[in-house]
Amino acid sequence: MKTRLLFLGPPGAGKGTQAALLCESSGMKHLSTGDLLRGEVAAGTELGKEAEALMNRGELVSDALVLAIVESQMKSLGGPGWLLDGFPRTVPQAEALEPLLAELQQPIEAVILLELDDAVLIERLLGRGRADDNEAVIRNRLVVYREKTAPLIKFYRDKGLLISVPAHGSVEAITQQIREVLS
Ligand code: B4P
Repeated sequence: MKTRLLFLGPPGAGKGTQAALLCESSGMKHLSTGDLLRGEVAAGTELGKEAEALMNRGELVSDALVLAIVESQMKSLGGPGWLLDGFPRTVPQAEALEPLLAELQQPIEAVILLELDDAVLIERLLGRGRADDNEAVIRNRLVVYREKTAPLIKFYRDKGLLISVPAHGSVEAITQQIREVLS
């Protein structure tokens, strides 16, 4: 199975849900920039204070800030592979990841794109009820996704790494499909 992975997709597509399941069974390290940022917010760090307002408006945190977090995490990784969930989220983040992975001699093996209709995304996120999950903020996150993150689809397709997986249906059925495309 491929074990150096990126998960890409709109907010609420289930990146976090699927990444946790896959990493639990395979031993890959799950690195979620959303979780790391929420950890900083909960701990009340300077970085967390800067991130919180942006996250609660549905905006992206600055590339520099996210890159600093990811770089320190990636350099301390060991074990059988990794899964980056929610990172990169912009073309500059993806470009900055390349020299880091080259230095570590750990190229990406596959980019999984989870795809889902807006209506289902909104319904799922309203059900989750996190601080950034009210309808106005969710709609802004979808706009930000189209503007800033969706260009990564072409970026990774051009590199021959993109694998698209429909993200509707049960959690278990989607996990099974992801396993099949990675085997
Ligand atoms: P993230 O934490 O990455 O979260 P997300 O994209 O909103 O959700 P995800 O797709 O992981 O969905 P989940 O599995 O939870 O980002 C939050 C914020 O952090 C961003 O808006 C941004 O501000 C900031 N941020 C993060 N990374 C950044 C970066 N690199 N650069 C800049 N800023 C960054 O699933 C959603 C819900 O659906 C859950 O309730 C789940 O239980 C449910 N669900 C999942 N699969 C389902 C299924 N098959 N059927 C029914 N429900 C399902």
